[in-house]
Formats: sequence, C-alpha cells, structure tokens
Amino acid sequence: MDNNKLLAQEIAKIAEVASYLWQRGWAEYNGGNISVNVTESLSEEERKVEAIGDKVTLPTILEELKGSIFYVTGTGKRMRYVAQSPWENGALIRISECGDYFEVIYKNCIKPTSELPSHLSMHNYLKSIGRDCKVVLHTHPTDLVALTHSKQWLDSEAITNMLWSMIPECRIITPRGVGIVPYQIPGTMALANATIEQLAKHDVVFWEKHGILATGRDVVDCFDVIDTLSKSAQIYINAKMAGFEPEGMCKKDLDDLVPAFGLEKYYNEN
Ligand code: 2HA
Ligand code: ZN
Repeated sequence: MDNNKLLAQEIAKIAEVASYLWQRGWAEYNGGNISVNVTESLSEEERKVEAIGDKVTLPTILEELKGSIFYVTGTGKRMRYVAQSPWENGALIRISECGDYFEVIYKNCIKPTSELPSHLSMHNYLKSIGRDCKVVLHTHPTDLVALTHSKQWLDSEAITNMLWSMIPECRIITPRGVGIVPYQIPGTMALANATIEQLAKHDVVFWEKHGILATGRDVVDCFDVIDTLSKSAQIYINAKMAGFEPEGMCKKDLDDLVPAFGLEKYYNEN
C-alpha cells in the first residue's frame, strides 16, 4: 500500500481539499469530515490486508458496500492537520464481506469521524440508486450556514433559486439544486436519514445552523460545488450589506443555461 500511486493521488487530493477548507475558514476546531471510497485504487491483495483495528458493528447492514474501502478523517481531528498529515488524521477502513461491521486496515489505528455511520449510509444509498458517488464532504462555510439561520432560506426551492440567480456557474455546477435538512443533533442517524431523503433529489444538502454536505465522484469537485455556492451567498450578502436587494438572474436566463450546458439529463431522471 505504501507504494500505491493511485491511492497516493487520492490522498493528495483529500489533503489539498482539507487545506482549502481550513484556509476558507470553514473548518474551525474539528469541524467537518471527509470520506472517500478508494476501493478501485487498491489491488485485490491490498483489499485483503490484515486489519489493524477492532471490528466495529454498524447500525445497519450496508448491502452495497460489502468489502469496500474508504479513507475517512478521524474523530476530533483538525482539517488543518489532515492537510499536513492525512495518515495521522485519518485512516483506511474496510466494510466487512457481510456489510455488518468495519475495521481500520491502514495506516494508523485512527478512530474514524463521529459522522462515519451517517457517511457510510449515504454512500450505501447513493450506490443503491446508481449515482456515481465516491465522496461525502461535510464542512461549515460561514456564509452558507448564516443563510440557514433565516426561515426564508430553509426552503429548498427558495434558497436554490436565490443562489442559482447570483451567477450562471451556480446552476451549472449544482443542477439538482440544494436540499434542506432541519436542525438535528450532529452525528446521529436521524440526521443521516433526513440527509439521505434529500440526496434522492440533490447532490448538496444544507444542515440548518450547522453546515453543508456535498456528494460526488471527486473530492475536488465536491469542494468546487460548495465553493461556488459560497460565492453566490457572498454576492447576495454583500449586496444586502451595501444596502440594496440584488436583482438576480431572471428565470429565462437561468432556464437558457439548461440546453446551453446540457443540463437536461438532471431533469429527466426518474
Ligand atoms: O466532525 O463537523 O458534524 C465534526 C463535525 C460534525
Ligand atoms: Zn459539522
């Protein structure tokens, strides 16, 4: 595993994104967590290495993730240190062949994020509906969390349309819009289940008064999605601070992006 270049590339991208989360001010204290399915980066042999940690029972059987391997950030670890030393602040875990427990297999026996059961249930769900998802990224962007403190924006359609209408890129990068989950205690399966409900229709979910969760194929892409949503929120908030209501792109300008950028496929699902 020490000489696996594909794995090293994945881990380098995770470290890169962890540094962005810290630099952006989205990762105070131990805020945020990352899980990435790296199974395809490992050889058959590497997938079978002996565990270095105990078996930890999962709350539900993960049918879709049997034998899968994830890099996960560690519980209580700081993103700024994940950026510097991903193997001191995260580990590879393997889901058992029956999908009923996980165990740490590499490189240090780091205890995974408190959100691990919820991340895994999201990976499991997205795989079950055929969505090409390898990454769950959770972070605390100040501007986006600020919006979730207003009842006005705790509405998926309202906040999606507002954020989309600030810059064209926003709709292009989040064609399924954003889902909203009312406040729940962090790390609970209640929060995970409410998030999964929203992931059926969206790739990005806002957790009221807490943070954002993005899912996708690539950890850098997930960062870009949150970064673009944050840019829209900053434009909105800046206009409000300057004392005017931002006009926003009109519906026609937003709708014209659909054929121009081939977004129809996202609206013809189900
Ligand atoms: O890992 O952000 O939601 C710390 C958190 C929990
Ligand atoms: Zn959080």
